Amino acid sequence: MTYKPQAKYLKDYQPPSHQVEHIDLTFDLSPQKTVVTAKYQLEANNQSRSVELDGVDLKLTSLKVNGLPHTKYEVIDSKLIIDNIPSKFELEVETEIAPELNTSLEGLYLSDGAYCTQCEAEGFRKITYFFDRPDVLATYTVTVIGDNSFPYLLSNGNKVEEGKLENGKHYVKWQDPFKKPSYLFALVAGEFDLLEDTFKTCSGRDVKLQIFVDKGNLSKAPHAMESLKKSMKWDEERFNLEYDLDIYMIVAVDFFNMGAMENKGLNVFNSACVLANQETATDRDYHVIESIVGHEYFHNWTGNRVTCRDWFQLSLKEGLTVFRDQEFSSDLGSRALNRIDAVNAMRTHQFAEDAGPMAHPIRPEKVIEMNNFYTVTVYNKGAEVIRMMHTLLGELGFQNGMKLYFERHDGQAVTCDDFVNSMADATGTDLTQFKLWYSQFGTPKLKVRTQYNKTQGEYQIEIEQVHAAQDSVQVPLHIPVAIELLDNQGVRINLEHPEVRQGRVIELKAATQTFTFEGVSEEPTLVLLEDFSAPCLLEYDYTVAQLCHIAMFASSDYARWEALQQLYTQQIREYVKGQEVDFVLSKELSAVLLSLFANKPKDLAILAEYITIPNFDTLSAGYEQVPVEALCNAIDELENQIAHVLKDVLTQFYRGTQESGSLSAGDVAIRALKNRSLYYLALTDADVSTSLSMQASSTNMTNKLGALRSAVNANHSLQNELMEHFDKQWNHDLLVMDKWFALQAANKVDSCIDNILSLYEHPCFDKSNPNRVRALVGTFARSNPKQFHREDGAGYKLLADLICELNQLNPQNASRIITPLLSFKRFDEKRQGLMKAQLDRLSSIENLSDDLFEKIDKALN
Ligand code: B3K
Ligand code: ZN
Repeated sequence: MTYKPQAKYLKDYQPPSHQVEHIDLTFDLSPQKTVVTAKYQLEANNQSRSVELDGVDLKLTSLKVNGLPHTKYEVIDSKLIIDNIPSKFELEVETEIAPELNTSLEGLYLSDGAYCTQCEAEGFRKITYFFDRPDVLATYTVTVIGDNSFPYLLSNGNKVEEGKLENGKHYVKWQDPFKKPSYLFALVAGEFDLLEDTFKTCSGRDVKLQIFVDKGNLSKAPHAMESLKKSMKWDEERFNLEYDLDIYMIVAVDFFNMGAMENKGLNVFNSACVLANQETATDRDYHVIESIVGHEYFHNWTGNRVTCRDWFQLSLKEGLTVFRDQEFSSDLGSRALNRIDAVNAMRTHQFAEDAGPMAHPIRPEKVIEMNNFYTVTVYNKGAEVIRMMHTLLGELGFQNGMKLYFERHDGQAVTCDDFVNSMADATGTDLTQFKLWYSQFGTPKLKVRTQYNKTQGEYQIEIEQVHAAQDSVQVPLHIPVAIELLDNQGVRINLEHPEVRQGRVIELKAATQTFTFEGVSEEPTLVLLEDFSAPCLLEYDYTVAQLCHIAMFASSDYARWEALQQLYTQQIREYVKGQEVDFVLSKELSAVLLSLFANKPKDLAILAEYITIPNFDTLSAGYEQVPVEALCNAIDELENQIAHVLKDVLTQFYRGTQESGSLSAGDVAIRALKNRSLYYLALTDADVSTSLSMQASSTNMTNKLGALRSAVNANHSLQNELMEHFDKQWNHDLLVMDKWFALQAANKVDSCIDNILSLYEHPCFDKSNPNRVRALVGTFARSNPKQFHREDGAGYKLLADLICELNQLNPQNASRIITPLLSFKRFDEKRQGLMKAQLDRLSSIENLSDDLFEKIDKALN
């Protein structure tokens, strides 16, 4: 790698040189030559006689200062430098761009014939010359001119004018009264089907709601609309936040790099995160759509009204908004299930990121390509950090903090420190030490020792916090540790202790701290990090008996699930240690599993989670060097054993429980447990052929896919027939086919790689579409460890080959899927060599994007 792109550092932040109150934009749309005119007043914050504006891949055709042509300017790389200017002046720049040639899906591009934009983080500079940074806030007026064949010409804010033009064109003018940074700008033009509704806000205003989808997809839009209305209502009720414009639009497009984008008043969504009906979408899809619609809506206050000073502060809006969408899902559905989901995401992806070459604090300090930092760390760990503040301050304290945050910062671009200061000041809490969570990367490990003194009735908990080696000095963090003590009967012991907050939380501030509880008459069982109160790893010598006790009696479903996860993990570790021995599931664990069914659980969806074992990535965290084969075998082995132990109860449940195919929580839960049951039963000698066939021909996608997944996982003789039939039935619907591609990619059989290569030729597959790539190759690299880590290196090569192709086509997407290759140091020498060889190869490709450079460079050096 000879070329080295420039990194930016948080410590170098400088306020903008100029202010812009308002910008006026005009777009004359055409696929090969869209003319963009930008007119705005600049006012210098200093004495400077020159200005530097951002712009990438733009053809500059005219530049005027105060209405007159101006020639004192230069274009150097991605900057337009204009000299000889007064301290206050009007700039008018005209540029040309070619949306049709833009395959990066950033800036203005065409998605299946419709124009759309993606500006976060730094895409606005691909549209016109401007201060493309989040701390320059302006109001926008946008005029969109397009062919009559594009009936909808949309932008942010309110429509203020429209009319016919000559040459078969028309125009629409939009005005957004709220100041915003350029990353929240959006434009969409196309022919769509439109679903409309209204929402009456708490102050009685009517807001028009519009969802634009591809022609023919109208019947798949109602769920997103319902989700939007629920989000608006929830934000009023829980956070006292009301929507501010008169219109809220969502547009679903097929070509999109991530899930969705919160542009002011005009969200652009990946169609996968909008479209749903029972035939095409799983229960999981319904849930995800609701939470993403919520997430983008919640950004209107946390992100848009108060935005980030610079991109290092990304977690200010993302961590907080993920926390808010998690709370939304929890208030509307099951809190425990949502917590399990969030914790699984942390353990599967974030812990690995924090231990790998791309590790960064939730507020990164050094960035080459900002798009590389929309990470599970910034988002999910960021949300955990917000959650810890919520745990420490309680709901009331937290809401007071939010109120003060908006009082102080509405309409501003601020920092993570500003947020924490609002929380601290509103509640009179010292959060100085807590702020270290923003600057320290790595997953802290809590080493716990306990001691019980029967004669004194004293129970001691000693907790030591250990941090991974870091560049910066190690300082202990402020960590809320929620605990529960159970007596021998499984009854919760009241925690009378001056240092216990909210009856369950102890605060760790020192490197090692001891908490002593008095009046404890028998040795209790300790539940630690209840509800995952801090994003930490735990080291405590639990006995099987203690974990079983927790799994049976802990007062929260979450804690019981967690105990079972620990039991499975212990079992797996045993398997890995002595592979040649025949293993049987421990008697205690079998008994607990059986009793879960015997006790007639009220929440079947939780029960389905109870009997789901940790995945490969989560388990890998426990090893210095990941034992690939042994771990894959152990996972299979443990699943086989669970299947055999539970065979009868699962059969009974499967046969004896019906659901009506509705979306009620009850039916969703039954489907979850029935599908889990079928998955296990397919691993036993039970004859599941009829069940597989029946479910596969069901009109409910959750059941259909459940059957296919079970058949594929168990390598059942019906799998080919079922998969072929699915292809025939659904190859007209690409989003449905993504599920099919993902199943193919997760298949553990040796033919998987050849199969993927042949699927590149499948009529539904398209390398330029991020959804397809993620479904097929993303799933393979992330969720098929057995084949991805094949000893012949074919898995690594498959991924690297595709990355080579995507490097120029879509750098963001290429950079997203490379992740599993980066952590090569975690594997044995042979695999390390093979993975590194692919990284070396990638590092030397011509025109390597900054996105890939940053990751590969970090991994190799
Ligand atoms: N803010 C966007 C993500 C933008 C990603 C840019 N590469 C979606 C979201 O988090 O809501
Ligand atoms: Zn977000």
